[in-house]
Amino acid sequence: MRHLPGDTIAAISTALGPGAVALVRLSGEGAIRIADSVFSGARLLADCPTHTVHHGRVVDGDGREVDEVLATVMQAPHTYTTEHMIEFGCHGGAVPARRVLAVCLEAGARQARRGEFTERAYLGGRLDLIQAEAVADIVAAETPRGLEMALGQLEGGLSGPISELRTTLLLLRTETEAAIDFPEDVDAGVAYRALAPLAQAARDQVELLLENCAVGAAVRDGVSVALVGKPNVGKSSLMNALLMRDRSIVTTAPGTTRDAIEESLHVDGIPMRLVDTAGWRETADEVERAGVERARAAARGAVLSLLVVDSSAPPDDEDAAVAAALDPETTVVVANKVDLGRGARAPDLTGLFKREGACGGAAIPPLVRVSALTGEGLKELRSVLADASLGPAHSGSALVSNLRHADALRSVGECMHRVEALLAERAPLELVGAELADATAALGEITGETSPEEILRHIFDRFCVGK
Ligand SMILES: Nc1nc2c(ncn2[C@@H]2O[C@H](COP(=O)(O)OP(=O)(O)O)[C@@H](O)[C@H]2O)c(=O)[nH]1
Ligand SMILES: [Mg+2]
Repeated sequence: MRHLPGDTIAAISTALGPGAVALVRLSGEGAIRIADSVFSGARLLADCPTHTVHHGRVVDGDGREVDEVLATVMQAPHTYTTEHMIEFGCHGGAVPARRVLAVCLEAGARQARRGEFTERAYLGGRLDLIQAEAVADIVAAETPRGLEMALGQLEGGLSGPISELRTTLLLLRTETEAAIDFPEDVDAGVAYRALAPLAQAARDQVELLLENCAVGAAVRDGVSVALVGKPNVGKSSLMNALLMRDRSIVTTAPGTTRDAIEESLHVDGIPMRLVDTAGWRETADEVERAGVERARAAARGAVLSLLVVDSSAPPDDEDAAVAAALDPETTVVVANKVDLGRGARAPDLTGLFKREGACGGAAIPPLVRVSALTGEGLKELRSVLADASLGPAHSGSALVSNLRHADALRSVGECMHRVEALLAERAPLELVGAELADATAALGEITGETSPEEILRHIFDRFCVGK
């Protein structure tokens, strides 16, 4: 069990700089007492009901007014940190808030470290570690989708499945211990047969969560998308159309784009890095050849490839050569220049993709018909891109976006693999018990039950001061 420290912390909780109001926050056993020693209002804050707001002045040790404020009184335990809290709403701008903070520190509060308010919410048992980390993600969210994911995690969307997994693991451990105490069951193989389905259930639960790791990472950190294709099909035009500005040079001469050009944008709430590349072709030009090499590397390094083809002409060997180098599972085909009319028929792409799909048979990537010139089809392309970056595992709130969580889940998954193998070969149950203990510990790191102090400090260091 973790404990709240007894001291009182204070910090400016709003961004410094010009603004209408700034908040100075106090939390701890002495928060209300310290606030009263610097606050002059109609009555003592200690005598005010909880969750009420009071007008007054903050004064320094010599009785000089520092700022006119609104003081919000929040008594433990129903506060963000679970401790007594005071918030002084000061005039905006850096100076009033800094001076109010200074008198609070003089009166006995301590300057809060980064994330210390949220750390106290965790220590006070109001948030588990997943939820505390979600708070940092909410503050850092760049897109509505990222915010939605972090809010889902704060509301327990990930804590729920994790605690279900924990229950399964505990059950498995209890059953294993019980079987060790009844060796006759072990000898008869009864114990192994009883444990196997439980172990499988635990592994299924881990795998479901792991599938969502990639999606969570995409929403949080973004995906890289390479625009590839033979020269002159409109890759650079498409890049500019998606960015809605002229970033890449467009000409009628093939071989214009020679270097990989990278730009960031948001597509349906997902951050993406778009890389425009040189058209793939055999060429004697040394610079262009280097560009084509970079294009291949970009496609290999990208999460998704957009294979651009010219829909006004049937696909040829050059298109096929590009397609053959791509993985159909992570490719979207864009049939560009539909405004030219002749491309009314979607190009026949069967046969373009040589590699087999994951389920056997040739996988055919999604195809979108667009015109980079007129903008036709771009809306659909955006939504296909968003779907393709999220992948089939996309399932709402139980998204694992945090690398630390993903690592811990992977360790749990590896333990469960070994547990299943041990059960299958009827190895001594003590070995199974040891693996299960490791799995439980790894899982505990996610929620903070078994996180060492330095990991906790590292996590809360990601926050800003005052959060
Ligand atoms: N009609 C039409 N022309 C296009 C379209 N997209 C690109 N182009 C033209 O095709 C040529 C090559 O375009 P560019 O973007 O440089 O192709 P890249 O070599 O694949 O990067 C330029 O003359 C563009 O104006 C389109 O959707 N419709
Ligand atoms: Mg180009």
